Amino acid sequence: MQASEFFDFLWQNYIEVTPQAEQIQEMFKGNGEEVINDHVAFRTFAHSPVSLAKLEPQLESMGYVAYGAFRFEAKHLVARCYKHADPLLPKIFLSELLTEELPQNCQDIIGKLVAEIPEDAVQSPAIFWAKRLWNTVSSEDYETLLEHSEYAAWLATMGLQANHFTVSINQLNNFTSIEEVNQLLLDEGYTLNEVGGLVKGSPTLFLEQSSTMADKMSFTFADGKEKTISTCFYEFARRHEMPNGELFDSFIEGNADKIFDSTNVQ
Ligand code: OOG
Ligand code: NI
Repeated sequence: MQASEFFDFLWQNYIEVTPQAEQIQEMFKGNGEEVINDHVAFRTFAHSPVSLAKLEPQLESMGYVAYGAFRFEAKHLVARCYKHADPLLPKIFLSELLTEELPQNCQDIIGKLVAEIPEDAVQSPAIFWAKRLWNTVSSEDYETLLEHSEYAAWLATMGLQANHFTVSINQLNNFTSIEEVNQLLLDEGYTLNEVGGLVKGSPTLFLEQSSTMADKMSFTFADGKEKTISTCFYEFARRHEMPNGELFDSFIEGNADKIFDSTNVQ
């Protein structure tokens, strides 16, 4: 699959559960902006047929190359980032949950879900919008996961799909700061992620990021109970030049740690 086709499918699947992203993109386009994506992100379960190592070859098949690795101790995650030789194609941030670091009750729940994933689930890049590869969890299991790992609860309900797309502020014509973008979003009534402040990072770190709080939807669990869950969110990133004159093109653990919270249910 060509990368351009991949991102068309990915975006269509994403806006189905993230209507705010389509609205915000339309708003920018209506103001004469061309919206270029800085990156997209995915979440998955380690030690599963869809682990990071099993997914990576699908990204490589489209010309992506890994160039960074990250560890989130408190969230029990590892991640890698990938880029393409075509600078207009988004970077990709792929994280996986180290389930063995969660309490036994969570490991048991996730173990059941992972056991339902076909061994040969990864056949093509279409795996990145396969959604849930397991049956619906019970509301009780969901609550147990939520207590220990918001990421696990999100992944159990939403499965594999683009967790967010990210607008590249650098490539907007009428905005020179992330604060201006945030103000416009607030004025338009969107809820932004306030964990650690609206802006994650700083020019001195060469990366500033902000994000909306994820859209919400009603989800019916295996026991018939309905709850409101988080779907996906939209991010905004402004990259700065490093002393060598190049734009910083990687990610920052301290920023990412807070961006993950954009799918918090509260
Ligand atoms: C990924 C969070 C990290 C970034 O830009 O640092 C991230 C996620 O929420 O799955 O996207
Ligand atoms: Ni991101």
